[in-house]
Amino acid sequence: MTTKLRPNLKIVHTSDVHLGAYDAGNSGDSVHLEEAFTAVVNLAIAEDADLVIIAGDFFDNSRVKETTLEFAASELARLNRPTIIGPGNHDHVGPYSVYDRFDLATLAPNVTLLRGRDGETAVFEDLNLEIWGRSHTETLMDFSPFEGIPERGDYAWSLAVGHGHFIHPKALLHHSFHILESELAASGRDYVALGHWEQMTRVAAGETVAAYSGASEGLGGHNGGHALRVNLNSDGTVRATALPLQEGGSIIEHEDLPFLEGLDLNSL
Ligand SMILES: [Mn+2]
Repeated sequence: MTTKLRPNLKIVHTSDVHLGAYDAGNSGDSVHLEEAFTAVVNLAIAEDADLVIIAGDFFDNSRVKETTLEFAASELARLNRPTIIGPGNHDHVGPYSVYDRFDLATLAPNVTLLRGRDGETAVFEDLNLEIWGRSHTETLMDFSPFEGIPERGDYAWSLAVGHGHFIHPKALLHHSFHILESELAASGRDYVALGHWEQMTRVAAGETVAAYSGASEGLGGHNGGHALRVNLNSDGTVRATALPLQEGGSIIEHEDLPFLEGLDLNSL
């Protein structure tokens, strides 16, 4: 595949769903997390998205109930379109991974789970698109999602997915899983789907568009409440629009998304 003719594509990007976060208790709050993901699925279907990206922490932990696994598999299958999961620190793919507890490949064959310890590229020939991601494999605090990201391949659209903290002036430097503006800017990607933050935020990344979708439903009372629709346009432009997951929620256009500049660590 060498053609550079870019198809118009529509992507729905979510993260930090945290399914099963309350499974150990009896609070019933799990219902809200599940409803939020159902809203994401409904949105992706209504938008007729070409691809769905889940940028980590889809599950809250590896001990979630069987019924949570069943819910997740059934909703992922209901998407009925290419879906990629880049596991985060809560749903890593290392030993005792939640993803080893059920046969996702059979239950939801539309889903691609990034498992590579050193990162891997998934290719969607029909979309003329590749997406690279390095998954969390265990809770290594010095894990750097985009360190050493390979150059983009020859596909019309090249994306990346990662789960960690974008380092900006307001961030604490001891935060784990660092993501640098310089890494994103040098990635050469058209879009980088980020996860780990509950707040939907676009971040500085040079020519690349990079954004946190925010949580579908925030833990601890924070209400995420949006998913990002990312339009990859044939003229090369990329626009992220926040779409509400609840009735009455607001649509936030690309220019109005919360935006953060990165921090130049060399200048400190
Ligand atoms: Mn996380």
